[in-house]
Amino acid sequence: MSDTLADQVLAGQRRAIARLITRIENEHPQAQTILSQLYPHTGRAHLIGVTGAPGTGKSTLVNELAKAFRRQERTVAILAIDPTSPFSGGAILGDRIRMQALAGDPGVFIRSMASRGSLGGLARATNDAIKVLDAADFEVILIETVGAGQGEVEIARTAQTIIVVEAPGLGDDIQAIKAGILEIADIFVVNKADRRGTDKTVASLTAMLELGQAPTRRVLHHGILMAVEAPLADDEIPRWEIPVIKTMALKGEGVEQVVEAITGHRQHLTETGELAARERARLAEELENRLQATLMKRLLARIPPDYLPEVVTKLVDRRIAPYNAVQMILEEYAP
Ligand SMILES: Nc1nc2c(ncn2[C@@H]2O[C@H](COP(=O)(O)OP(=O)(O)OP(=O)(O)O)[C@@H](O)[C@H]2O)c(=O)[nH]1
Ligand SMILES: [Mg+2]
Repeated sequence: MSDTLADQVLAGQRRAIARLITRIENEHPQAQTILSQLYPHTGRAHLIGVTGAPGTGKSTLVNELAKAFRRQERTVAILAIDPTSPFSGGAILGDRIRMQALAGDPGVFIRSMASRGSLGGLARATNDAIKVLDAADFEVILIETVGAGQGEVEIARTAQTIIVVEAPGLGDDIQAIKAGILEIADIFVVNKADRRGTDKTVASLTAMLELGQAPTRRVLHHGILMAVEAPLADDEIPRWEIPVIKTMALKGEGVEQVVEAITGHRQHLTETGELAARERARLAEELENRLQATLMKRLLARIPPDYLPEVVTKLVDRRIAPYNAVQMILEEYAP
């Protein structure tokens, strides 16, 4: 039993994987050391994000997708991200019951992650949990997030292939527009095809895609560290035609088409070089985020607790401008 936790994770031991993810969630000081050991073993899994408005059938679809990948003898990990509730509510209980069919399968690992504090913290934890699962050699990682706001959309963006799930009904408007997740979809799924209004939803989505598919270059990364360019010039890139697929996830109908689209998208990303470009952009963003967080932590550790509130008071009283306040703080504590 001299194996380290990192070794156990690399060997695919489920309890070790679960324990490490818990440490990540709790921001245990050891977690980052272990993650550094695992890092060279990451980068192989296909990361698939599944997002969309609450209740559209994401979990049901994820479950069916997992079964389909298992039929292809690929190993699957599922991360269900719940930004709203720190404790598992009814939805997660429902998911548990639904996922029982997968539970005994050693080729499947299921984990839900809830928010302890900030959404940014959850995003970082999700990112690290993905690395653990990737290192443990799961070939497919399905990440379910509720597409409710910008922060959740950011979590979905860490995936290589993003599926946006819609459901008919709830008026005529496409729910994705509200959440701003339309732009990030690689595949659209209109679930609950047994419901009235399915064709209408499919038609609206298709019309919108036709409007939206102007030949604009996709901005891969617009951080401060570097701009990551698309590997090919605009007119050379064979464009990915975003499919709109009808499913009845509850009965597993249409799921095979979704799997085909996922496989096709992965192939497209590889052939166009976009997979490597997205990876680079993602890592640049991660580096930037971590740098920011670390620098901020260091700075705050040097500043006495009363100091910043005093500066804020000066701002309120118009005795100093925000720009000058920053200069003053940095001169004092980070010369
Ligand atoms: N009629 C119909 N109902 C479905 C279908 N797929 C899922 N549902 C039902 O829709 C409800 C919500 O399904 P979930 O899979 O939990 O949806 P979700 O998007 O994961 O929900 P949240 O995670 O809470 O946002 C459940 O009662 C499902 O049984 C379908 O194809 N047809
Ligand atoms: Mg769900």
